[in-house]
Amino acid sequence: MKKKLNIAMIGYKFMGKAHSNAWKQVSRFFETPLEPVMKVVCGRNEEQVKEAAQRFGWQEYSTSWEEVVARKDIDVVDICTPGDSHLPITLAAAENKKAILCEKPLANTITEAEQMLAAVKQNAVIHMICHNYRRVPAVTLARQLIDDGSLGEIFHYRGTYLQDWLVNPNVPRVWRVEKAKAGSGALGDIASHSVDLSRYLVGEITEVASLLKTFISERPVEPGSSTMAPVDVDDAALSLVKFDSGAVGTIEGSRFATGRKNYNRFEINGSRGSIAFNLERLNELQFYSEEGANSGFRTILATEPTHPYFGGWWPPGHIIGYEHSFTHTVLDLIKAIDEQKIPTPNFEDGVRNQKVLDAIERASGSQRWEAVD
Ligand code: SOE
Repeated sequence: MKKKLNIAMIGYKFMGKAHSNAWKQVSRFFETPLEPVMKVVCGRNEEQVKEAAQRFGWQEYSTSWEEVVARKDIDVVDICTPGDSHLPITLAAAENKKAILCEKPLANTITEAEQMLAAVKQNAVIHMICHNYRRVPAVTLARQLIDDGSLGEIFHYRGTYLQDWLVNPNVPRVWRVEKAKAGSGALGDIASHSVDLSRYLVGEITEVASLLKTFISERPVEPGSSTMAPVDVDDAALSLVKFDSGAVGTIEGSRFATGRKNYNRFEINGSRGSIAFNLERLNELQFYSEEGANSGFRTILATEPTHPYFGGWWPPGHIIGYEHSFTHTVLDLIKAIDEQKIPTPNFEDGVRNQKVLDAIERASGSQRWEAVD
């Protein structure tokens, strides 16, 4: 009988839904050394969290994360709340010796992120940040191609994460456009993913120059309300970046890119070849190699059993989706817990990512190159 791993999830909206699906599916499709049990989901609104528990398959529900993270029967705390509560939940969960999975960005400031890292280290608990896109098979394959030298020396990382759900001025001031809750706008919400991917695929960022822009400066407090509230976060974040390897690049996040829905794209150019990935076509990796005649970009369909994670799903060509990247993330967390190892990306990566976000914010204010701490 497999040892059980009792999960408590804090938060139940969009990320809670994606993580619930992952916890439910992971041991149905992959050999897991431990059996995750969806024990309890937490939220402030009792009626809504009760409905979410029933809908997503959690055994219990609670309106007190403080009580849940202290329960002796809980092994893992999965934080799916806005960034303003990541620190207090982490401090309590670490003190209660729980393994922690936390949604990105790790926190709303460097100080909070460093306090979270210190807490998990002091309490010697396993910690992971949910940058799920590293575990899209085509992205993991991209890392393998870079590691095996297929691209040669890397010159460029070009990352763009584009959405358009805020172009409409009638979209109310939801938490993702409130600095106190989200820490920043497109920068922390979506450019943070491209920052993490650039660190996963190319290396550490040492300096940035940037421009943060807010296009709509106030929004209705509620849908249809005539009461307006100021927007205090960026709608678009554009940056030039230098890597420790000597590579250079650009990272852009915007929620005003009309027509782009979840266009998380990167292109990497090296001395021997290039790769390009677009989340909206996430089973495909564009690959260009200088080797051989008649070269040109070709499409690798990353759906072979030999491609990362795909063996757990379907025969070749039976493509997978956005939600599978979360399943792969919790799979590797379960394996890490079983082996008592710290998976990647973890809170160290969360702090490094936060320092890049902070440098981008500083550079936009100073209009000068800023070093990443
Ligand atoms: C923003 O709309 C968002 O939900 C991000 O917060 C997620 O991290 C990203 O995966 C999808 O888009």
